[in-house]
Amino acid sequence: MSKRGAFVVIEGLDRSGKSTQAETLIKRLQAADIPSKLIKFPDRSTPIGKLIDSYLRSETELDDHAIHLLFSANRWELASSIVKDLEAGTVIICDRYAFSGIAFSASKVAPSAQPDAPTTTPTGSNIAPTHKTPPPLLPYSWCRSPDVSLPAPDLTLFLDILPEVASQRAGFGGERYENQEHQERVRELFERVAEEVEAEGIGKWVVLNGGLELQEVSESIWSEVKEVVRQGVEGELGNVKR
Ligand code: Z5A
Ligand code: MG
Repeated sequence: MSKRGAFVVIEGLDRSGKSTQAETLIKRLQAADIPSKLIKFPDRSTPIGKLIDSYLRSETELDDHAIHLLFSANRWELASSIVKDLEAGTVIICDRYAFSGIAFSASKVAPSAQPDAPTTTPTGSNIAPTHKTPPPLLPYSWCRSPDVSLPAPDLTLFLDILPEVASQRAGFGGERYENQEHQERVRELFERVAEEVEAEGIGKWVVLNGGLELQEVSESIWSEVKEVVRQGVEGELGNVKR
């Protein structure tokens, strides 16, 4: 059986540099004449992607369950073409995948449950914010379900960055979810996802420091991928498991 292309996912918090690094990596692969393709989720160009885009810009409101299913459906739209490309020997670089879907949806809490600013009593004295973990809006296991059976990545590179560093980068805060409290919860959820990916054999999960200089991050990515993208992958493509 001939080798297939590697399926490499780049994940991380908002503004951790995923899109910048995915583009740098694809240029490097093309320069090395390695057949490769860059995809991104959400793919805002499809009919489902347009609904997602409108939601993220807060132009429309959707039930939390409904938007979660749309994000997953947006991946299912491309699933068969991902499989086809990988089997044809093409490397797929994927900017966000199902793991973002789980971490972002499972970290949602009711707006009133968010430990925000101090509240003021009728006498005018401040009450300190409470920092107990608010209950999630969507059960974690429910958030995992719609992506079960999608093609599994061979390698996921998680660009780790402190939310306070990410929030200083250009463009932060323009869309839904881009606030520090939500990002802190997303970071914790990603830790749970990472443990499960390793335990359940959904490819390899590697954490890289996304807070370094652009070039340093690119080099750390290249050292992780160079072998697998050059050599290809032996064996059947896996699936995201329950
Ligand atoms: N979402 C979800 O809820 N469910 C799902 O299933 C999926 C996603 C797939 C939009 O995603 C939202 O959808 C997102 C998750 C949710 N939540 N929010 N908010 P998106 O992927 O479309 O988001 P984006 O608009 O592409 O932003 P991003 O991904 O958060 O950013 P990034 O790709 O990680 O960063 P970047 O665009 O490469 O860089 C950001 C800036 O930082 C830019 O000015 C760079 O020049 C700069 N940068 C990058 N790297 C560095 C370094 N190393 N040093 C200094 N500056 C840097
Ligand atoms: Mg991006």
